[in-house]
Amino acid sequence: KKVDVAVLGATSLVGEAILEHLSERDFPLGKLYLLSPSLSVGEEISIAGRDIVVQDAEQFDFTQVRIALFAAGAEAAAHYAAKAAAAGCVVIDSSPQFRTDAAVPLVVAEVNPDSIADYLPRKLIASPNAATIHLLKALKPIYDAAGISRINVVSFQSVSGSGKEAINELADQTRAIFNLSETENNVYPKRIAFNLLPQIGAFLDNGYTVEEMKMVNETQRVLADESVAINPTTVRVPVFYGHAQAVHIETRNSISAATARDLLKNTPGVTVIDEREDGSFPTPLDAAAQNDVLVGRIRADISHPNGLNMWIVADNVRAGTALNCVNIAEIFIEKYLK
Ligand code: 2RA
Repeated sequence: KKVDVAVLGATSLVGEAILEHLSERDFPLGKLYLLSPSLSVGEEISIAGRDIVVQDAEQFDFTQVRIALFAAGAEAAAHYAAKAAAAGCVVIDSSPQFRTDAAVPLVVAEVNPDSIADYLPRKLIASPNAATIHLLKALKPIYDAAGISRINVVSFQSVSGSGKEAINELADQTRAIFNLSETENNVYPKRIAFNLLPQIGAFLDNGYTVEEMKMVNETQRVLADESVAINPTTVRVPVFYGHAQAVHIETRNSISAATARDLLKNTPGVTVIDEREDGSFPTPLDAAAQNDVLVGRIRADISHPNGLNMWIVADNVRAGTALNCVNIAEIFIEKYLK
């Protein structure tokens, strides 16, 4: 069966990556409508041999599609989700808007696909933050095999996580520095070029940032397990694509690094690069434009009997956010679309 689909935010970084997946995969795509809540209306996009003009989302009749993939941020999601649902369309939203809404399932396709069944109250399915998606794709096999009691994680997140303006900010600042001119920062509170910023999202009362608490809450929600303690520090780094994470976990039962490595090698969507020789580890450059989560540096923690360390990297836009939305859509079509 072919399914008619709309993509809201078709010209955003995530929207563009969703369109790439739709044209590259064996997705049962019927009619495709490209929508924008703002400036890019009228732009023509070529996808899978079709030229499609981006329409004004405000004028769009959502009864024309069965599924809408939302890649336009939280404000647009809040504005259009109820309208789409009233038209009988099921929305898969990549933004934070509905991730904490108990009536909306929060899904990582490889981790809790059965939660998609709970889409009905609001005709909505939410996709987590990219860093949470990568973390859970890599940790799920270990969680299933040995249990996880605690996750200590430091993330190194590329500027594409903040959208196209942030990519331009890093490029402009880098150019300015080489030209010995003044740099400007508009997206970030301090210069990102040749620097590291240990703040992603606003600060909260507990001293953590919004991005850090997203990792905590979304991880527990997707695993449906509040007993997993999570301690994150999220850092913005001057990299264009690819979020990396230094992950230190404590398992409930002991599991050797070799067993964990074997489990990860046999996990779909995960690629292990971990030969313990020079250069045998994944980097953001290796992950850019790839679909898999790359894992390396798997080793026993010398400071804790049940500790295990690893380094995970994935293309936050393509492998994280966009692919998860498309994977959810495929499962939804296969199992739930009537
Ligand atoms: C970020 N993970 O990198 C988030 C995506 N918005 O900022």
